[in-house]
Parts: sequence; C-alpha cells; structure tokens
Amino acid sequence: MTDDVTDVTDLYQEFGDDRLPPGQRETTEFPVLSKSGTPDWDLDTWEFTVTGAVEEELTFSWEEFRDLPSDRQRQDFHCVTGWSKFDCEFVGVSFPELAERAGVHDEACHVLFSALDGYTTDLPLEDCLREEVLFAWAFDGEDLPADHGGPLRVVTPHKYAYKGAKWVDGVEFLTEPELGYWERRGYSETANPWEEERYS
Ligand SMILES: Nc1nc2c(c(=O)[nH]1)N[C@H]1C(S)=C(S)[C@@H](COP(=O)(O)O)O[C@H]1N2
Ligand SMILES: [Mo]
Repeated sequence: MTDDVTDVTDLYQEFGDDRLPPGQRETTEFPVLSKSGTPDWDLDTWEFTVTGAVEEELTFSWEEFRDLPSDRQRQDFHCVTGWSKFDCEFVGVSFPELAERAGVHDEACHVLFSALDGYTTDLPLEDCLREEVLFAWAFDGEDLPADHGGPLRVVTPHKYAYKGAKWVDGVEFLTEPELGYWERRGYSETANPWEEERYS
C-alpha cells in the first residue's frame, strides 16, 4: 500500500457547483448512525463473500482481504439527515478492484451489500464501479472504529452515506434490483446528494 493520498473531494464537480450539496450543513463531528447498535465480530472467523452474477464467487478471510491492493483517499461524507463531513481519510480496497477479481457478468445491473447487523443497501452497478467506492478498514490514520463500521465498511462519497454499509461482509451482483433496508422504507435507490435524492 502506498502512503500517497488520492484526493477525490473534487468529485462534486461532476454533479453540482458546490462541494456542499444542497440542504446539507458542514460539521466537524462524526456522528454515529446505526439501525440497531454495533454487532460483535471476530477477525478469526470473519468472512467476506462475493456472490451472484459473477464468473467466480469469492470468499476472503480477514488476512486475505487485507492482502488485496488498497488505496488511501481523502473523501467527503454526506448523511441524508443533513450533515456533511469534509476531508475524511479512508484506506481500503476499491469496488472495481474486487469486481475485476470476481468477473462481473454482462447481465448484472445492481449490487446488494450486506452487513453483520442484518443491514442491506443496494446501488446500480454503474454507481459502484468507481474508484472512490471503497471497502475501508482505516479512518484518519487509525483502524476504523467499531461504531463507524469496523472492521470493514463501504464508503460512497458520491452518494448519501446510507449507501455505505458498515460491518460489510458480502456483495451480491444482481440481475434485477432488490431493495435494501432503507430503500424498502422509502429512501432513494440512487441517493445523489447534489440532486437531493433523499426519498423515492
Ligand atoms: N450495517 C449498517 N450500515 C450502515 C447503517 C446501519 O445501520 N447498519 N446505517 C447507515 C446510515 S443511515 C448512515 S448515515 C451511515 C452512518 O455512518 P456513521 O455511523 O459512520 O456516521 O452508515 C450507514 N451504514
Ligand atoms: Mo443515514
């Protein structure tokens, strides 16, 4: 892994004029939002799976996952409840890196992320195949804190943060959309903060 930081905080230029999306306020706090508290996990038995419409389904132990090529990025974080946190430094494996290893079938169009607390969230495949979608294990130079999703979480700086599953343990490539936890409760499928896609 390199110590260089890739700065992706300018990705907003693809979506809008302002780094701070409409209706958001900037905070330096990092609030914790979890549907049901922090689950237990044990790195000795922790497993991560890649399933569904792929050439090869994959399973990783914690050690195997940590051996994958990783990237260090500076990103912004936008919560649908109205706060944004700038300049978060995450280290992890990019979604395209993982997708390439599995070999995604042409019919795959959506992705469902699952997590140790039973949380799920889905995104269109094209929204996942971006270098800034990371499976991250470090935040601001430390191991990712458990309440923020450690040992491993997804970050989606181009989307509201509910698209980033904390305690992620699986990715399923889907040939048709399948709604996740908040999407079933009326939140947006695509969740673009610069279009204020909060609800469906
Ligand atoms: N597994 C899991 N991931 C989750 C959630 C959750 O409840 N469980 N909450 C989501 C929501 S609604 C938000 S805003 C972010 C919050 O991340 P944070 O607690 O690190 O701020 O995590 C998302 N990922
Ligand atoms: Mo949220």
